[in-house]
Amino acid sequence: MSRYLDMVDQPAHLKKLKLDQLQQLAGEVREELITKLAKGGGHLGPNLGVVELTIAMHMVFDTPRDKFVWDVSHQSYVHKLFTGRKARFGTIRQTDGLNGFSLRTESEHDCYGAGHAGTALSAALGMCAARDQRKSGENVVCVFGDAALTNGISYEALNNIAHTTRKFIGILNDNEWSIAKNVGAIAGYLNQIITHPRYNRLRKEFEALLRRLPAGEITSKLGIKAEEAIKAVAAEVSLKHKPASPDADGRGGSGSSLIFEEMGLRYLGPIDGHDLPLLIRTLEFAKHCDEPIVLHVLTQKGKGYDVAIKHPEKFHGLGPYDITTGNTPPSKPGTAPAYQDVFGAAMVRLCQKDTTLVGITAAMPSGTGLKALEKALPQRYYDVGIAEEHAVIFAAGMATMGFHPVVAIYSTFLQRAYDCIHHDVCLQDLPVIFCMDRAGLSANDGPTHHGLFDIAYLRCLPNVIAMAPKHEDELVDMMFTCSLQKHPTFIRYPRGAAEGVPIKESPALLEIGKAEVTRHFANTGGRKVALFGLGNLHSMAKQTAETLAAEGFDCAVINPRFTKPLDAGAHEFFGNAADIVVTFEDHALTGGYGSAVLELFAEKHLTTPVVRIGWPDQFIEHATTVDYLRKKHGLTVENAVAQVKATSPATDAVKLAAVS
Ligand SMILES: Cc1ncc(C[n+]2csc(CCOP(=O)(O)OP(=O)(O)O)c2C)c(N)n1
Repeated sequence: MSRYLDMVDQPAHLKKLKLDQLQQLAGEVREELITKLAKGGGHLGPNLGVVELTIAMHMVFDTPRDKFVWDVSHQSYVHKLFTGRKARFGTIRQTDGLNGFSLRTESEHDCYGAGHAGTALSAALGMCAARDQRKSGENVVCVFGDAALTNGISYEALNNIAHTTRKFIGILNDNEWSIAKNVGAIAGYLNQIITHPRYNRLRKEFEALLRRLPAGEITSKLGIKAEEAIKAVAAEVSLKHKPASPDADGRGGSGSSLIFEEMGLRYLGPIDGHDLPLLIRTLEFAKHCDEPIVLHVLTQKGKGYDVAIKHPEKFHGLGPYDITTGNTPPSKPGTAPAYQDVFGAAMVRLCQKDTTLVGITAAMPSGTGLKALEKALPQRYYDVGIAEEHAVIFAAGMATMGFHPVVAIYSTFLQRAYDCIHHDVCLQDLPVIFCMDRAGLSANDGPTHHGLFDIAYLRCLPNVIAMAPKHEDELVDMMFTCSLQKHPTFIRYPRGAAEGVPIKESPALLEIGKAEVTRHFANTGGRKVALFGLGNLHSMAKQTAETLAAEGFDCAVINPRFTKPLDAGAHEFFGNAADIVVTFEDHALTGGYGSAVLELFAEKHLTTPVVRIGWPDQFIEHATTVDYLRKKHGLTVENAVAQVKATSPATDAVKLAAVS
């Protein structure tokens, strides 16, 4: 039997379908998501939750003229299916396939790219301001999750909407989950609204009214009713009851503390985000409203797929899975543990011995591995929500009181907290420990998630001690070493499996700024090559040395360990002793570790040629595997060998020129 989905490839096709057909389409879309993502993985749960919402949005609005701005945009798969990308949907997050997030270059229906949380409200408001400036009249619809309300930027935008425009449509997609269960006061507040008995009764009345009224009357009557509903319970549902003050001037006081209303936004809802006719009618109303609106819709993450409903955290985003069981393939026997798990286990061990250590995550307990600490020592664990800036300043505050807070964070998300690293941590020289996971590629996610810039953005800051372990045992040594420092410390390590080396019973204390020589020159008389392999690329440096040695080169391999302070002595020694130096880093070449080596050589007037292996000065695309991208961009043993061979040891000629 043919499916409605087979007939739908553009928003205009959707608009031809009747309500019952659209409802059938919703089921087909869910099936498409579940079957297609089973092969390559993706953000299944969030997308299953927004099927009806996305259909309703496309029924009421007209992209690309109207603009849909998705927060994070991991929930935009259904939108992709309806906007000319259905045939390529099976390629999502794969090499040369669709991106897993909104991408302006992928479709004219993607008006704004994202991958980091909390940006949608500001971007949408910017579009509204531009529209008002040019009087072009398009609708801007912003979809943001309940977890976006743990993020500071969202409030900066909410605070600014009513002052900026009269027409703004925000949709709060509330499923009570971030990746993990959502945290904090706002989550509790939204939950109060949803569960309040009186509100629920009024909500039912509100929904019944929507159903009864013909579309034309909705705009005039609904507003009044909605407001009544809100005001009636606002006194009971509030973040905090404030005593009414005589000079409240009609604002404030316990009767008007509903947060969106306080910000000058008309609040509608909460409504059932899976009730398609209700969604369509409410969005019609929103479309004709001449004041900024926040529509609160309640959705279920994983809707329509039992295992995803039962395990919302796992199905937020995952790799390939078995459709019947939802099981993901077990890792092959002998696979090394993931860095995040080594980190989590080490945190528990270190925290048990050192009471000054605590762990902080910004809504990433599983991804960072800090969940292990939550389980073992919950009182030493903090999930602050998607609030990276707050996480860093919160850590700075604890550090002023004698603690060693460990901020477990992805390299890419730490970028948001750059000023806090500078102004709060480094300037005050506070002993905050940053454990930066995903430093390197996040292949399927792509450029929003690759962690390729942290060496560059950290090494210019005074007081920073920054390092990268060559394997998991050294990661634990580094964590232990950091716990004994009186300065800001940063450890970068990549996504995925570590090297598979055993972890010592007791971690070693490393000397700050000291490199480790892992292979010495053999003095064979061959051309001398010193290979500095940073972090996870140390093994590539070793393999390159083996290949070069087999061809008659005399190779030394150094594990630099520290990108700041650099081991000036070791770099200078090998810079002098070698004919060619090679640096390896899983980081952008611009401003990275190899750049630091070049700066040092310039200072020391060392003219030894330096071959740098790392990521080129461009945003690296997404792909199925890290290996594919490394090959494409030259982070390989073969390229390193070829570059060494192509580099003439200019030292003699340069030295002669310098003498004459
Ligand atoms: C700045 C930043 N920090 C962390 C993340 C990781 N992250 C991706 S989605 C997500 C949760 C989003 O929850 P919500 O907005 O409520 O949407 P839902 O998935 O529940 O639909 C998080 C924490 C991110 N993308 N950006």
